[in-house]
Amino acid sequence: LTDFSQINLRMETSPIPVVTVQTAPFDDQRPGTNGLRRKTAVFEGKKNYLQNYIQSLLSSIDLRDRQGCTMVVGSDGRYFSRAATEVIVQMAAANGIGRLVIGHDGLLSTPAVSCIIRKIKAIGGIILTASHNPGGPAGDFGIKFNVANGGPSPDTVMERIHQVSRTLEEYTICPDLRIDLSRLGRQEFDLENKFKPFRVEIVDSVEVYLQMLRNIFDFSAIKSLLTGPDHLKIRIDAMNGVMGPYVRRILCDELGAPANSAVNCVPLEDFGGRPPEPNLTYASTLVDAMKGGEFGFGAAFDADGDRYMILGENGLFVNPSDSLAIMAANLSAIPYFRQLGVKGFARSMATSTALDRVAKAMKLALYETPTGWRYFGNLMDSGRCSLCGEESFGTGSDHIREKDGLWSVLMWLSIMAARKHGVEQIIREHWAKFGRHYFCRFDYEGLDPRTAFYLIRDLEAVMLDKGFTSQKFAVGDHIYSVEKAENFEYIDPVDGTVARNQVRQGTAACGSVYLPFCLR
Ligand SMILES: *[C@@H]1O[C@H](CO)[C@@H](O)[C@H](O)[C@H]1NC(C)=O
Ligand SMILES: CC(=O)N[C@H]1CO[C@H](CO)[C@@H](O)[C@@H]1O
Repeated sequence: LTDFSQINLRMETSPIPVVTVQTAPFDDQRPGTNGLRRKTAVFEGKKNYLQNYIQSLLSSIDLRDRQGCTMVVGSDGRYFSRAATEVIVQMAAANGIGRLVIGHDGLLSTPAVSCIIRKIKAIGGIILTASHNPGGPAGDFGIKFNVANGGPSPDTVMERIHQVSRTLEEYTICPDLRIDLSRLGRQEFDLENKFKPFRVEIVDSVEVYLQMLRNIFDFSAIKSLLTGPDHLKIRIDAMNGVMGPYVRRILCDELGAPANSAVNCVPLEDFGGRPPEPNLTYASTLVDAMKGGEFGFGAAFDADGDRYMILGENGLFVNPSDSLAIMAANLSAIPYFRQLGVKGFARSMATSTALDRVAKAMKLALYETPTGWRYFGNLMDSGRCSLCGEESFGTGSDHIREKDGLWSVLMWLSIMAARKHGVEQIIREHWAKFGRHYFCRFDYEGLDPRTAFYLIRDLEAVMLDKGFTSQKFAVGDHIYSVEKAENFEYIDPVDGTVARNQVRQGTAACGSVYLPFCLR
């Protein structure tokens, strides 16, 4: 039998033309922390909006680096991903990219993209996702660009993309180039004016990522926990995002969880109509299933699989800040950390200080960063940090340069396997040893910019007043004293870049205020 996937099916008799198309710049294509995120209708309906942004992204890469390089492309499966992937392929070919590695049917989780970029030493990767935002024609769409370390673009790259987008007058594309996203294997194309053929490789969405997890965790220990007469019963909700194939293959096929432990595992373009946000509101079916008492461990993922929520017995909610601290205290249960050692920890400034207590006990460095995974990436690339996380349901380590939902679930299962305890007992023991840590987060959205300005100005006036830090507040029987008040500022210890006014992050009309506190 011939393996057709390995054969170049060149249907074209002559080279594929490369076309230059005139366009006009858009003034709103500055990518944010999460890439360029807009209503789907903007990408789908505004002529050249997608093409302009992809051209800006590709042009921002130095021509010498771009010629013949490899890039990764994946999506969380949301509506418009297929159409966008086709355009990206046509434009990558026209702009001199040598090879694209794309997930089967266009699907790759964000952590899998990060993993593949690093593994095959690609120049970067494009991820089509709007994370937990709703999908569909009336929902959101987004384009993220990750760089060669596997992590989100640094500010300098985002700025370059924005600069190009502001004056863009034309883009190049191969409109006749067609690929088949459903066919695993290599497809090659001869292009007009190009010396070498352009290559597309459609890869299994799970395989490379699974291989990486096998080298991090003790799969047989997790398998023993999930199989056998007294096995831990788990319930995993893939929320109809990209994680379905990963959950089935890794947790069920590889680690032995029964097939019915995994629900909502078919990726849908609109995520079944609910926002793919793994929290108590939107993962309410998981919460209800857990409250039934049958399962000892539950988890849900967001659309692109970088964030997660974990629930314990009877629906006990595991606070993400606590989850991070508990992982930190138990890294010795994981082969990866036993082998490589633990360099230090990092958390975003909004995350509770539970991790700080663990770092102190372990005599390890603790970095407090602004929100955005790229800050962690810098610390990891320079060997300062092994584990990091954010209050917004993301944790990860230096195995890749993104937060990683399924990795986090395997962290918990490994810890449970090593300690032979349930989720609740693990949490309670942690609280008993390190105290409880809380934080409040106030989000202000859709404010009139003037109101937002005065709100922050007045808040700063109160908080940054010298008298404030010596003040004590009584609530019930407790007296709270203020230890520190600041408008968070970060100087990157690696490259010296400064991030200021973090209390006002976001657009002028929206921002968040964080109040961390701790009961000892
Ligand atoms: C869940 O997420 C949505 C959207 O981000 C938010 O409006 C809601 O308050 C969240 N629910 C909880 C319990 O955090
Ligand atoms: C095996 C291991 O590292 N166990 C530690 C896990 O973390 C708790 C605190 O959350 C410690 O008490 C255990 O010793």
